[in-house]
Amino acid sequence: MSSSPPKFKAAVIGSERLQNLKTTFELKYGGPPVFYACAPGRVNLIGEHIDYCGYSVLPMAIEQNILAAVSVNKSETIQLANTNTTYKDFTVSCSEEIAIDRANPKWYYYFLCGVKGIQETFGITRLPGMSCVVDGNIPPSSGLSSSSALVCCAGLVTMEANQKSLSKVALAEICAKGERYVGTEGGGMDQSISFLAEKGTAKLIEFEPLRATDVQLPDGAVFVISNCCVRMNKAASSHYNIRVVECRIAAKMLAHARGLSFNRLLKLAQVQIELEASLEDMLSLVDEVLHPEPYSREEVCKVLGITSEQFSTELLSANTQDVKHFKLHQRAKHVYGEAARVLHFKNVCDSGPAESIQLLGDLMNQSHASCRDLYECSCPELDQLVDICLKSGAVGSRLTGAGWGGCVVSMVPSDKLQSFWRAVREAYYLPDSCRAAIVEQSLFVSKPGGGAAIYLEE
Ligand code: ADP
Ligand code: NG1
Repeated sequence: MSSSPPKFKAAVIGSERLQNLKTTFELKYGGPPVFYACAPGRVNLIGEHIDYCGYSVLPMAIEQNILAAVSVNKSETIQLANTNTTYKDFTVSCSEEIAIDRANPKWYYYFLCGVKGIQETFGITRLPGMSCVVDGNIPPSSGLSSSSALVCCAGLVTMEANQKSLSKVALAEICAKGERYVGTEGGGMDQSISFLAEKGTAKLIEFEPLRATDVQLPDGAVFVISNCCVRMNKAASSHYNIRVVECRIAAKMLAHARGLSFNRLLKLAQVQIELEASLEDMLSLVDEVLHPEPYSREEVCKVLGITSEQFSTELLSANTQDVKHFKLHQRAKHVYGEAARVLHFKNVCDSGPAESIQLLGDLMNQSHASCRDLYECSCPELDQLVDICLKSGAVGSRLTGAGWGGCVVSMVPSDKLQSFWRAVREAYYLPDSCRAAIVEQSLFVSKPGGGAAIYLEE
């Protein structure tokens, strides 16, 4: 079993940020915070859109995080405020059931997802009063998991405020489930790495059962994150859930074609396990069973022998009810191919051949092409930025996170870092005044950071 998140003295957070947060807290609530909780964002190095299909992914935590200052009190309310005043204050009574409005994904609902997850786990009928100020420095809606860091931070806050103890694995699972209250049917990568990350190492995250294994990244290269400056909020659009649903339908169609009892199969990985097949076999099976033309609802219902109503309730999510066409062949091809690339990436890191940097770069490039062409989760700005990164000296470059905007992660030989940085800055950021204004926070090197933690005032 994994240990609980660590507890440190608050002084280690770093004086200026902590001091500002503390001051905001005291001004707002008239007294000092009792403890702090912090959860990092992440960059996914490879393995995109496959966690919810049951496949392993390979992220690392980034330095940027969500930090909350907290006091526990007798107010009988949960009071939430933010150092960024565009995120408005919110108060909810502890006697009310926590309600999360999926149609309107405000910042505080993500916080409440974490609270609700812990409340349900322990069956807490009445939460204690809490006052919190949240301070975050992860670029939002940019594929670096700001939303999950907020959910994980809130889960940790609620655990500590209720004097409970949970392992990092349990917290990750509770927060992954909790975040689904906002409506996105995520796979759990972000919450897992936020709790299970360790400084200095990327992690292979495996699911069912959840575990994290160290992956030592090669010397001689660094990972650079660059934001294409297009934001995409997952919960406010249906792009993400459409892909989840397409994968679910593809799993059913493949299972059905091979005579498996498809009623209980929902994930592409489960079909592979049941068939005792290799990922290569699965790629051939996709070509054999699924056609590249989009499927209509009627065609899927006919093949699976289900009614249109079953299709709506058992396969679709609330925000995908109106979707008419489903690209099953392309999505399943991406998933099985990407799952194989993750394992290949890990093997190259483990065996460390002389040419490993080039091999890893090639895998990242193949991953981006698959996200762009088969999974269609890129956008013109991301593709342009990937192109610029490769021309500027990166050996591999790909979108990271959900896509349709957000960040690119590039692997850059250490000796080319300076020229890479200059060239990307000049080609992508400086020609556009909006991008130029935020270049400092949009282009940065990232090293594997540590996981979520609690900080106590002495
Ligand atoms: P991401 O890929 O960053 O997880 P999402 O669009 O899923 O992107 O989530 C972004 C949302 O998370 C924001 O719209 C906001 O509601 C919330 N969020 C992110 N950072 C903060 C923050 N510092 N304070 C409050 N809420 C935040
Ligand atoms: P982002 O949007 O980058 O936080 C989302 C999902 C992940 C994973 C990636 C794509 C959530 C909370 N996160 O991440 O689980 O599926 O997309 O690989 O839904």
